[in-house]
Amino acid sequence: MKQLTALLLSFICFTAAAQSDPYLGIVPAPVSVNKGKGEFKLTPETIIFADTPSSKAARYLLAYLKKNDYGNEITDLAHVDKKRLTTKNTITLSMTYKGELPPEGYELDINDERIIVKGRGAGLFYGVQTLIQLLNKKDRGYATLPAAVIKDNPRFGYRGMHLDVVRHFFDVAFVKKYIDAMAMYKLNTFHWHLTDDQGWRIEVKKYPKLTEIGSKRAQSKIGKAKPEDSMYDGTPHGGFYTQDEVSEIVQYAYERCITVIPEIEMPGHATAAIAAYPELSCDPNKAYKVVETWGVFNDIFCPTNETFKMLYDIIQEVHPLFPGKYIHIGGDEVPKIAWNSSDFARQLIADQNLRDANGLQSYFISKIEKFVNSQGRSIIGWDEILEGGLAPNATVMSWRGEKGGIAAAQLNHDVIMTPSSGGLYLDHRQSKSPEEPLSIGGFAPLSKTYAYDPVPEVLTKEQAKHIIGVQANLWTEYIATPAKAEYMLLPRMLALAEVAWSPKGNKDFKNFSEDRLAHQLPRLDAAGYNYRVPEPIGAMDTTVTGDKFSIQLKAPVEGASIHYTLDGNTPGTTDLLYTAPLALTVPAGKEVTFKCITITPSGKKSNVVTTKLKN
Ligand code: TNX
Repeated sequence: MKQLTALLLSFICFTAAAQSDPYLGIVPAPVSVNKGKGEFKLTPETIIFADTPSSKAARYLLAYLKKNDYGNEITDLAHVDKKRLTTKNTITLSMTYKGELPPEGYELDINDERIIVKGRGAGLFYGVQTLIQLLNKKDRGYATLPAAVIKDNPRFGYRGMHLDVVRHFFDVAFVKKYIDAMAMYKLNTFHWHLTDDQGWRIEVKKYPKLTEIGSKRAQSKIGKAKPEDSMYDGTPHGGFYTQDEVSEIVQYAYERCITVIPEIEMPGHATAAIAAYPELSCDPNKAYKVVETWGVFNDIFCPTNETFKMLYDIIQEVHPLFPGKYIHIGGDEVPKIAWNSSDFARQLIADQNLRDANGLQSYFISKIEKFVNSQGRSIIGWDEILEGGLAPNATVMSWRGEKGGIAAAQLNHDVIMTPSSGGLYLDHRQSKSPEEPLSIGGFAPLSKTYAYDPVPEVLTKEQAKHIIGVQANLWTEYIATPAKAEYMLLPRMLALAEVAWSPKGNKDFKNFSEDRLAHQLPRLDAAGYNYRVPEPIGAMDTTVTGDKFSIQLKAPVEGASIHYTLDGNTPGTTDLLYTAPLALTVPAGKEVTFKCITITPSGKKSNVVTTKLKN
């Protein structure tokens, strides 16, 4: 009986939450959701029509249905006798509807008889993503979707996620899994950080040593050890993508409406390339090796004609693999020591009437930009490319706060906001708990990522149009495994998706973190992701004083349980199960230590939250 009451209680709480969520659990929050009455039942008999069965949206839906044990096929509307066309128990995907929708927009209309999804290009794909998010699976082949009319389109055209595959290499399968997660949340740009001091990770046929030598380092620094302490793991690390693999990934992303932007770093973060071809440096006689630790290094490309020729060759060979508009040329963290002590570089500064080495950096980037433009592409650079003057057509990625982005927008350059101070550096730790894994430092809890707004108030309306979007970055100095990469990515990537997609006025952290995330995390479980499990909602790592305490908690993941102890021990599955609010009385002069934890149906655990109740 007791168990039944608990069950009923949690059932009542759950339906109340679902009803109060204006966005039906959808992430990112759509522009508008009008809830209807009843629900649509997807059964094995449901007919799915598409006017464009070859569309990415139709193929994605078909693949999803197959993978998840729904037997439904997709029928080409063109092959259906219109006179006998029934709309009962149908889902229709339409790209050839009348009227207009905003760029990348879609409409999803669900009632108890039929579903219609409208959208062109990526719009229809996003409509399908929302449809999939609304599927409440009941059984093999059966699901329900709540009746609603959803109208939706993104706030920004550039919605990016970055992955550093240099500091640690991630294989093709993982990169695809990363792209899959992006697609689920309507992100559309994958920034692939392919070269750096610690490795060169893309095959260039004209310069084979870039990967023969440059893709391997002898060992890696252990944890946070200082370089001078010489603490290394003694284990070689390496890897690179062949051009075929690159094409496979680009195609995989394209199928999911995601554009891949390659980053080829210059003139700094270039030691791996220099280790392979020392003639790229200002001091070719020095001994170079692929870097085994993290940081900023002095060995940068020398601005000689030979260097430019080689960089042009590399760009020329590589850019056809990436059909998007942009090539990211890096440009960040360029120490000028090597140039300032090079006769050649100093002479070039004088010959070109440049002010100093910063001017030379600008000269370098402008030359590269000219070449990239001649190939029909545009460059993106980190905000350091502003130093010494911005190349004429460059898009700026603002990472050292928003200053660079603001300056660039005021100069009428396009900007992508990705400030490390804005919770967008997903290598920063997610909480202050000592249970968090080792990270580079910084503090970027989910709430901080969520709260970020990419449009600084100082910009005029016209200048603000240059903020084309926003991105979060996953640098991997301290992320050596796919499991940890996923832990750092999720769920913060969902917050980023909402920053990038949803109208500012629809953002609500309480609704996002307490209702919708709880609905999304089991989907990530089902798809095999290792996300960071949030602590029980309402639990606080703190000391509270008084004599009577009421503790009210909510599971942050649908179906998860909360276990707790009152004796200071770490709670686990064998400890007390939270089912209803607790009322505790602490005697005068005493202290009770309440510890709680979230445990998901798949067995994933949150950090422990400790609350000291003191009288
Ligand atoms: C700065 S962001 C870097 C990277 C590091 C990162 C670590 C940027 C353009 N440069 O090289 O990996 O910080 O958070």
